[in-house]
Amino acid sequence: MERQLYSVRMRAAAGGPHEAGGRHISGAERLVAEADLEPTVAGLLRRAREHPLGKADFIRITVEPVDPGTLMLIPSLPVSSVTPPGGVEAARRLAERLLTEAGVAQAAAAAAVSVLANGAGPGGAAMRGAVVMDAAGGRRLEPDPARGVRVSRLDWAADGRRRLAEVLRAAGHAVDAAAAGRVADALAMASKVAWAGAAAEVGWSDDPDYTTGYVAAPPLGYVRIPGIKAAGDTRGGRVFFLPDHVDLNTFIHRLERHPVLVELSGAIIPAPAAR
Ligand code: WAQ
Ligand code: MG
Repeated sequence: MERQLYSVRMRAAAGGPHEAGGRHISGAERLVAEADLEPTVAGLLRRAREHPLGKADFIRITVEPVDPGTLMLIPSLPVSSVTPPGGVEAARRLAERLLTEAGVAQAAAAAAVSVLANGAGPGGAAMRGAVVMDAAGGRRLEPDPARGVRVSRLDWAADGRRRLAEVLRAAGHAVDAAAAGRVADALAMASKVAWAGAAAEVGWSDDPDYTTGYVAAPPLGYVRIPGIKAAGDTRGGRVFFLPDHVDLNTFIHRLERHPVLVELSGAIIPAPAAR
C-alpha cells in the first residue's frame, strides 16, 4: 500500500541565511508519515538550536509531500570499522587507500581528503552540501561550490533507525544515543549515495567534538574510521565520487529529489575492540 510521506528538511545558519553568506550550523533530512510531522519538526528545531557550532539566527524547516509512486526502498550498506595505526594523518591515508580500493584514482582520493582537511567551501568555510568529484581525474563537478549538493528526501524505513542503534551496540560499536543518531543519518545517506551511482564517498563531521569519519562504497560497505580529525577542528564535509558512466545531472537529481527509504539489511561487522 502506498502511504503519503512528507519530506522534512532543516537548515540553520549564523549571520543570516546561507544564500546571504551565513555560516552553516546544521542541517537534517527526514521522510515521515503525517502523524509523525509534529515530533519530527520539533526534534529538528531543537537540533538546530542546540548545536556545538554556535547559535543559529536563521532556521528554515520545509515540509513537503513526496510522490508515493516514485518512492524507492533500498538496502543499507554493511557497516564495519577500522582502527587506524595512530594519528589523524594515518587515518586519512587509510581513507585514501580504501577509496582507491573502491576504484577512485589515487590523485582524486588525495585531492578529496585535502579538500575536506582544508575546509571544502570558499575560504575554508563549511559547505551545507557535498562536493561531487570526478573519480578518475579529481575535478570538482558540483554546480555551486559554496553550497554543494544536498542529499534529501531520505530516511529509514519502519523502525530501522532504532534497530540500527541496537545492532551497532550489540556488535561492539561504541555509540551513545547521540552518536547512534549520527551513524543512522550518515549510513542512510551513504546508502542513498551508493544507490544513486557514486563509485565511493568520504566524509567527516564539521562538528568540533565528533572525530569519527567514514569511507563508503558498494564493494566496501560503510567503513567507520575513528580519529580522522583532531578534536576541536571545525573543518569537515563530504565528497561523492562520480564514475565516468554516470551522468552528473541524473546523479544530482536522484540525490536531491528521488524519495528513498532505507531498509536495515546490511551486516554489522563487530567493531575491532569487540572481536
Ligand atoms: N547532503 C550532502 N552533504 C551533507 C548532508 C546532506 N544531506 N548533510 C551533511 N553534509 C555535508 C556538509 O558539507 C556538512 O557540513 C558535512 O557533511 C558534515 O555534516 O560515526 O556528522 O552532519 O559512523 O556534521 C560521519 C560518521 C559523521 C558517523 C558525519 O556530518 C559514524 C557528520 P555532519
Ligand atoms: Mg555538522
